[in-house]
Amino acid sequence: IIELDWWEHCVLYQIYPRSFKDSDADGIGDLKGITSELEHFKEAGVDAMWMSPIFESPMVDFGYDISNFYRIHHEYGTMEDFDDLLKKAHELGLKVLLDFVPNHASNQSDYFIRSEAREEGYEDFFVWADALEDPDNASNRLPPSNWVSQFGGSAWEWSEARRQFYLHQFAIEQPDFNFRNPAVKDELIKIMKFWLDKGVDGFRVDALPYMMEADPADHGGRYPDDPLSGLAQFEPHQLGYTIPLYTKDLIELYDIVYEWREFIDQYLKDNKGSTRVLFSEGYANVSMTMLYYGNEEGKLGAHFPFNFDFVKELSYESNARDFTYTILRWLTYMPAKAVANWQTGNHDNNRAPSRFRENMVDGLTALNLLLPGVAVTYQGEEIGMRDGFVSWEDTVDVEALRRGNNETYMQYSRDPCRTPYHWNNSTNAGFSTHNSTWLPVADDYKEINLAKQMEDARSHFKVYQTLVKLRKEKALSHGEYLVRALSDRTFYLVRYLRTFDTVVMLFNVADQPDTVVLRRVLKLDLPATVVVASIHSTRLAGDTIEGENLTLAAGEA
Ligand code: TEU
Repeated sequence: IIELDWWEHCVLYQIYPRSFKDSDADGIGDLKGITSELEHFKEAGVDAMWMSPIFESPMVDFGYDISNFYRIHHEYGTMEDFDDLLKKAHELGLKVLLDFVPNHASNQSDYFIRSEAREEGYEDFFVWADALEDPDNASNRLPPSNWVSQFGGSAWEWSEARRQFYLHQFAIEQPDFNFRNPAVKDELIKIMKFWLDKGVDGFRVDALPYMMEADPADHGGRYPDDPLSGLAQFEPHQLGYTIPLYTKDLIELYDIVYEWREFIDQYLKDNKGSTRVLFSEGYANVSMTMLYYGNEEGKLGAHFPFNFDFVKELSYESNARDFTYTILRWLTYMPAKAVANWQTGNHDNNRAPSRFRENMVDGLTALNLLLPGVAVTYQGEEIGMRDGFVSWEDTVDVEALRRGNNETYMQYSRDPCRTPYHWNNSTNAGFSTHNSTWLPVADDYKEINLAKQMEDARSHFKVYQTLVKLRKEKALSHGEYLVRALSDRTFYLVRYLRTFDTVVMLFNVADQPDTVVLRRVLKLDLPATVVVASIHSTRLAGDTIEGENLTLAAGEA
């Protein structure tokens, strides 16, 4: 049996630092807070963590607007705090990944300030363009194209200082770097090297599909308009108004990813130690997503692109056949020998209990942890945290504030999935001793918190722990898979490898009970033993499964 590299079957935990643990009582999570809770990761059994950005930032997009890529944001601590966190995590055998945000910087960064002032060497650090003339009104300035920002409005913003527009595919305060400028690429490599030299194990790489835009040189000297989507409900400069043909998924962007992979592999050769990894983020269709792994000429890219299928393709409305289709699509489109990954949430999307049904939480966790490849856990999922309620008055997410109003903000807001972690049933769920927290603590924390779940005989956390331990089975780390629907309600996942124990998972994703014929589950030898079941299940670990049929309650796994 081949020895796997550390990342190939790891449990990867996403920390949202602002909401994890506050050590200095200001209502905001910080690095020392994370360091103080490293035991939690050991307890949960995770192998690696990635942290949303911890760098100096005006916090318009809570760290995704970086003003200095080489410094730690003051609310999160100091460089010493970071070094200490990294050292202690490594002592515990935990890998640490940072969030690398190459698409844009903050408009408060030195890069942008210098670029806006046309300082030598920085003029072309960002995507600048002249205003278009308005044939109807000579004093009017039109943006260079109809491109739309992800957070609503035009993707172009006028700079009075420079008397040109600059591109921002996200917030106005997040100008897009110009990747056609080699100096930008050099600087980003320098940033990666700085953190690798500090000892980090790799990066989650942010917002890749937006890295490149069409080159005016190919379009008669001007930025081409994106085609209109033709959907009448969209206003100009509303997301969906255009099809992002010239702004997203451009084929040239992959070459940059492949260059980064070469850099990081070379770094490993030069410095030795364990593999440094790149996990890429981006929402795209399946073929564009798979190109992040590498191309047909054999170029390698990210170690894996995050798989958002459980987040975007499935919901409480999905049936068992939708689940099997979605799972198999990733596994069959993936390049041969590549490593898969699974996740049910992150800091940008509603939490799983809101998108699925509450009674499916353990089944989703099991699916995540039992499928081949890497299992990603977003902080709080191990205890089944739900979205928190955040009123319009308390809303701080830039996307909600820019795209929504007091009636519509909920459909855009990313605040509900970012509310503080529930450690215990004390004030602020044990997250902070300050009287207020940056986002309100969800009011269900007395019911759902880690301390309680460690005590309770059955809990989401205990299910999580059992499954993580089960991952050590050879059938799970190295085995083959079978995924099939038995009915519209229930599907199964089998993991098996030669003479090792076979692991079978059955999951009824419907809101009705379902009775299935066990003979139809390939590789299942009866009698079988229950290792773990959903907390709502009538079955317990150690129970025997036998007989002709098996009835699963709604949501039971
Ligand atoms: O998100 C990239 C991305 O594709 C977003 O459009 C995402 O779909 C959106 O937030 C959903 O509401 C990354 C980060 O994960 C996100 O937090 C940042 O705001 C964004 O990049 C800009 O850095």
